[in-house]
Formats: sequence, C-alpha cells, structure tokens
Amino acid sequence: MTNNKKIAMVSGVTGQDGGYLAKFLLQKNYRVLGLYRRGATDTFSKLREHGILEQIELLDFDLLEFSNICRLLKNHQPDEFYNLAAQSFVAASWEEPIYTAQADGIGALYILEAIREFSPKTKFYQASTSEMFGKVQEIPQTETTPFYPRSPYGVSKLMAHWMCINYSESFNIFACSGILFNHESPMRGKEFVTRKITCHLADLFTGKTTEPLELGNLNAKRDWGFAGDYVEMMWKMLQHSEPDTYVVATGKTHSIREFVEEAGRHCGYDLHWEGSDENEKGIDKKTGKVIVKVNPKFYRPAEVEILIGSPEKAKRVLGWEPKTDFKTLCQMMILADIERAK
Ligand code: G4F
Repeated sequence: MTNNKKIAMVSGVTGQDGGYLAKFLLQKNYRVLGLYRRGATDTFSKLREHGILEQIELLDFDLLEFSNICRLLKNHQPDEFYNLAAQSFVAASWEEPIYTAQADGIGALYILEAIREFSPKTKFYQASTSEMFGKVQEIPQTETTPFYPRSPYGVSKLMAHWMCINYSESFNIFACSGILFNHESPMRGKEFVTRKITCHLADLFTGKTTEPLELGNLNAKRDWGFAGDYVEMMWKMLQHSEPDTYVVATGKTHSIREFVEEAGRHCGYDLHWEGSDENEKGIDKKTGKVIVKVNPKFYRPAEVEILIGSPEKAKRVLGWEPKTDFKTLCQMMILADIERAK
C-alpha cells in the first residue's frame, strides 16, 4: 500500500551515493522522492544502470533556491531527508569557493530551516566528510578528533556539520551527520582519482588509448571504502533513538600509488617506479612501457596527506561494519571499466 510507505527524500539522487541509497531504500519499501538539479550533466545514467529509474519519483531541486526547498518540505512532509547534494569535487572548490560555500554550507542550512519551519518531524541526514579533518590532528580520526579543513570544500562542509548539531540542540530536530571517508564504486564520477585510474587503465588495456595516465600527488593516502556499504550507515543513523555524529570508514589507508598498482595488476601490469616528484613514472616491468606519469597540474594548493578513520563507534552503537576491502574494491572497479571499455 503506497500510503503506508515511509517517504524518503534524497537530494543528489543522480550521483554515486544517491543511486546506491535510493536502491537500498526501495528494497526497504520506502517511497523514494529523488531530488535532482535540472541541467546537471549525465543526469539519469546511474539510476538507469541500477535499474531503478522508473521506481523513483523525480523532483526538481536546487540547493541554492530556498523557496523550492521550502515548497518540497511543505508539500511532501518526508519522514527522512538525506542531503547528498553538493559540489563534491575538492579540487574544484579552489576555483569555485563561493559557489561551494553556498551549495555545501548554506544549502544544508536552507534544508534545516525548511525542516524547522514546515516539516519538523522530518529526520535529516547530512553528508559530512573526512575532508573536515584535513591536516589531521590525530590518527586514526574519530568523532572527537579536532577538525582542520584544508580546502574551501572542507570548510563549507564543516559549516553544514555544525549547523546540523546546532539545529538538533536548538530546535530538537533529528539531524545526523555522517563523516564519510572516501567511498568509491563503479558508479564513481570520473573526476575522482580512483575512477580516473580505472577508466584510463581499462582504456590502455583494451587498446582505446596508448597515452600514459597522468596523475598528481601519488603519495596521498586515503581510507577507501565501498559506497554500497556506506549508504546502509546513512539509513541506520536515522533509525537510531538519538541523532548523532558517526565516522564511516574502513580503518585502513592506502596511497594513490598503491591503488594504481592494485588496479594495474588486473590489466597484467607489474609496475615499478622511477624518478621522483614531477619526474616520477610508473613503468610496466614486462614491456618497459610508461603506464603512469606525474603531471603537476593535478597537484592541489593544499593537500590532505593522509586520512584514516575509526569505524569503532559505528560498530559499537549501530552494529555496522564495512564489508568490502581495498583489494575487492579495486577489482570491482577495474573489471567494471574493462567491461565498459570493451
Ligand atoms: O579522489 P579525490 O579527488 O578525492 P578527495 O579529494 O579525497 O575527496 C573525495 O573524498 C572526500 C571524503 O574524504 C569527499 F568528501 C569528497 O567529496 C570526495 O568524494 O582525490 C584523492 C587524492 C587527493 O589527495 C588528490 O590530490 O588523490 C590525489 N590525486 C592525485 N592525482 C588526484 C589525482 N585526485 C584527482 N581527482 N585527480 C588526480 O589526477
């Protein structure tokens, strides 16, 4: 019975996390209202690939349009609102700092205000990020680690994170913040480093290109998990008795270099590294071919050198654990891109 179904609103439904979360919620028998920004490129391809496009009710949404957000909350009174919409590419946030602050900081505040005014029973999930830890103050990072964001993106997300806590304490709104560490999948956008790597290696492997893969900082380390595992935590947070903040991570960290090596293995490459800094190259031992080279164009004005999160609270309080390890994730992504390249 449609009427008895819980209603979930998912902003950013056309993105990587939006697709996995919408699929998860449909399996839980929710009515999913998918909010998307008209004119976004590549709009519905991920939802189509998940096979759920027809099951989602799509609604126009813009993080910068307060009147639109108010109307949506007023008209639909959702049980749950998952705010996954954002300018999510860290590197772009130095080029578009003001837009990033408006979308990622003020946008979340608009939703909280609309909830406060028109739909106070709506439970709210905010997609916070390990980028808020930036220049990390302790290892591993937990819910109590002090923040030190290193990009306009990280600073903007930190504003939204604190607004969540503030609205929860001030107005009794059920607002949770999930501090998600990097999470990837075959649906990841190609601007992010993991998918950039697997797409390019798949093109090399299938002969679609002969050009080496160009990357920036190979030494940065990330705690990479699988997006499909992480969306379950978003939902679990909103089912708990109290709103709270949770780190969502695997507790393991790997460098960009290691990701390239691991994905490369599935293409038959055995990489060794020559040179240093911008002269470094990843060369296939068998053929002598240059597979990877560094291009300083991809360096960032301020780098987050290492991220590693502790999922201890997520396990202790909500019984959640990541299921997919680093090697399985690399394999899943490279095999999917080889298939697509063929
Ligand atoms: O894949 P990335 O672009 O992800 P980043 O910056 O860590 O951000 C992602 O994770 C955050 C959670 O921590 C999210 F909040 C955020 O929305 C996004 O999903 O870059 C990862 C690392 C960086 O250190 C970067 O400098 O890879 C390094 N890198 C090296 N070469 C590169 C490249 N990154 C990209 N995108 N492209 C390169 O060529």
